[in-house]
Amino acid sequence: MSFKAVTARCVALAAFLFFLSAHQSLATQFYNDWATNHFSDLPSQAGWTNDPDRDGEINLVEFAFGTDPRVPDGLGGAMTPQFGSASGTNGTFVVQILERNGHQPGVQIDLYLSKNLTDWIRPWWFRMVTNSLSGDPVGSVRESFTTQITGTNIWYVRSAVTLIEAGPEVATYYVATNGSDSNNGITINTPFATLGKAAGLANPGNLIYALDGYYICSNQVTLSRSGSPTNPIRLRAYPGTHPAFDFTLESSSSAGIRIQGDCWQVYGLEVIHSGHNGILINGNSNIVERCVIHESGDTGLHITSNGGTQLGGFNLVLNCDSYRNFDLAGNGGNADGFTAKFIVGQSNIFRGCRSWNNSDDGWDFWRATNSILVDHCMTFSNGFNVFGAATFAGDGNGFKMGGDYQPGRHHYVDCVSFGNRVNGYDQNNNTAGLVVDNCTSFNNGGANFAMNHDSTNAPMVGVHVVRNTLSIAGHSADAFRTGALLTNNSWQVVSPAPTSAELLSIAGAYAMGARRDDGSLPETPFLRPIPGNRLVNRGTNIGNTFFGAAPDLGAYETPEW
Ligand SMILES: [Ca+2]
Ligand SMILES: [Ca+2]
Ligand SMILES: [Ca+2]
Ligand SMILES: [Ca+2]
Repeated sequence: MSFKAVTARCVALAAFLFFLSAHQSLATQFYNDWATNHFSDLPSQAGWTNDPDRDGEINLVEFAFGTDPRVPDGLGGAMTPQFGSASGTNGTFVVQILERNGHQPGVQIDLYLSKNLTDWIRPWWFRMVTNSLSGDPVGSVRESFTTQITGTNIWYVRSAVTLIEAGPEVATYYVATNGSDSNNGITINTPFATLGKAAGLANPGNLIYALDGYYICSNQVTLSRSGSPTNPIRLRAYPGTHPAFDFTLESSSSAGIRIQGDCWQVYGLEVIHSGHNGILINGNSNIVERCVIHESGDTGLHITSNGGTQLGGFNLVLNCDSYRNFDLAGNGGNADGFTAKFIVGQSNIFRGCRSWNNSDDGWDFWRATNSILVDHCMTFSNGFNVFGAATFAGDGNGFKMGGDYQPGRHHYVDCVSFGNRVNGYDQNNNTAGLVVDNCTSFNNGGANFAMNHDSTNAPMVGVHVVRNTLSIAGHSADAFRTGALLTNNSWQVVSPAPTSAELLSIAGAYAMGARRDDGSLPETPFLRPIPGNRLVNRGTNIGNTFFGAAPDLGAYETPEW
């Protein structure tokens, strides 16, 4: 293949390959099934890392694009430039992808750009299914990848494929809507009926699969046994499926899933209509990933100590969504999207999570004194009475950062808060200094940043550190405590104050878009600075990666060649 530069067109090069799965060494079942079904005459080099046709694309990449692993045509026709800017500070670049066998499970296709074949960047990509063309194979899918970056008249594109989930493994226990707790639970044809049955038997290193379906649950699922750091107990949606657990029938004091043990990894479950919390974590060192929690009778996901013996620390809540949670008894004044409240252990992390349309707040760390990290999270549209409540007591803050004159030095980085009924980021009488780095706050009904609470009931024990943040269109003035260390924030380095016109998009619907294959937040133009404008490269280096001369203001970094 020639790599000669062509004006305003891309040249497709061989794909990169990335691995995300911790279990990549296991058979890649998704790929093997595809190869068996399509290519009975596949040569002996049939493994997913082989390249029998020597076209530079290993079999797993051929799987992701649906190209033929026996025919050496590379990704010809699978990756097509649609549009690229010839010049200017803000160019739109579009690449179309043809996936001949549809969108394959377990892999994520991504694109890198270069204008010199030496420096490759991965910009953000807004990914959307688009119209098929006549002549496309039956079952194929076309997707457009769109980004905005400064213009150039020569550009190259290269694909990358990430292995996220290899396919089903042999599990220890299976649970299905048509199962029975009288079954032995150890095969896919003899599943249990309830998660609780499997959880009560699980030992370190075990894997429990929840098969697809809608489960009506009468009782809280309690995960009281424990894994170990090197042998966690995994409770996962069967690969490629989205099992949902509806707790409508349980009492109003029960959680949907209560994690009392340690070292659980819960992945891919939907938790609906729980009596109280959707997911309640009391234990330590648990990971809750890609779970969707909604319409709980109190907060969606709650971390707290269980009477002092279990502190609820070292937990990671990763790429979860929590919405429309509402406490009827409290007129909506208690149900948040995510909370860590009262006594909470150390080193809890929320990463890649979204919280919206909850009756009270998006996040709430009331009385939590151990520092919590909130990384790449979004909170919006909280505190509105979308529940038809006759009396409504929801507070409506995006991030409520503490409370009750207790010190908790929480850290928010690359987070976004917009369109909440009251404040975007609210100190709420936290007596510690809070750290807010590269966060965006937009169009909140009160202040975007309300961090000026002076303690009257207890002395402050620290000062706020606020760096590289972007505040646009708040309805009340931002305020910070006297002595706060404010560095390179939009109100300090941009005058007059930035407006919505300096952003690529203010369409909030983007925030509810589908997640990427790896579970991370969707990439969209929403609240991103227009390339080349005065919000770009105006931050100070705080040790995180960035494009160009300096970090940008807010949660999104503008890609630069
Ligand atoms: Ca090949
Ligand atoms: Ca091929
Ligand atoms: Ca609250
Ligand atoms: Ca930058």
